[in-house]
Amino acid sequence: MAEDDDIPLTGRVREKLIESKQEWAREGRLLTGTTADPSRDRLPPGQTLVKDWPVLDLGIQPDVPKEKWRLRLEGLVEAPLRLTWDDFMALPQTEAVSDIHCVTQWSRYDNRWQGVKAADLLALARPKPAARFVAFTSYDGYTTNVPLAEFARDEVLLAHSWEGEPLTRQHGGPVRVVIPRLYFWKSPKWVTRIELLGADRPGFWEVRGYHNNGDPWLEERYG
Ligand SMILES: Nc1nc2c(c(=O)[nH]1)N[C@H]1C(S)=C(S)[C@@H](COP(=O)(O)O)O[C@H]1N2
Ligand SMILES: [Mo]
Repeated sequence: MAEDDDIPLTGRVREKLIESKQEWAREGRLLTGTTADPSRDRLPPGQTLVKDWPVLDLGIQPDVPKEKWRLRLEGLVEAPLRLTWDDFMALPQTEAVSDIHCVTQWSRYDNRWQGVKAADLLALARPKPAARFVAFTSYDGYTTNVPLAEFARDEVLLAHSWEGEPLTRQHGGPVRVVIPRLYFWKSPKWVTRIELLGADRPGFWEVRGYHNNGDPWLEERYG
């Protein structure tokens, strides 16, 4: 995308961190071998509660000014969307509280997000019947994937704020995806492109030993 050439990329890719997370996957670290029922057990197996909010990413934290930010929803849709910041903020706004579950073992309860519901965006773009998967691309080059049915769930948000304040750059501002029912690596920060596909397209961690689906209550950490 030529128009992204002038988005400043600060930081550098943390190769050692990526290598050690791949090793975790190879060794099956943190696996308890149990499952839980999300309707009864709020904390998924093997997770530890934290009160602060850790920052995790590949090391590059793009500085995306709102004027240059674009969000595209395209692929197998009737009406592709290409939204500016003003377009995005003019859409119906939703507030939702959800828990975070990171595959590196921490969970954080009661995060209050503000943003646009994925379901509202999908209603505007109108997925074609053949659309079954979603592939996300972010300004740092990160990718991840989920089934369309997971993205369409009522609690999924494209969040621009957290606890009433604009999302910080470290946590994925201007806009990140929040998919509470899956491990947090499935919630891309600095998202810019959402593609609806007929065939699945595994993302950055999914091709490096992490599970394609990523349900925390089924301990789908690696796969
Ligand atoms: N664009 C982008 N999104 C990303 C990542 C990333 O490296 N780049 N890391 C993922 C991982 S592994 C986690 S655990 C969460 C961390 O989000 P946080 O830094 O806000 O806690 O972001 C996810 N989304
Ligand atoms: Mo993560």
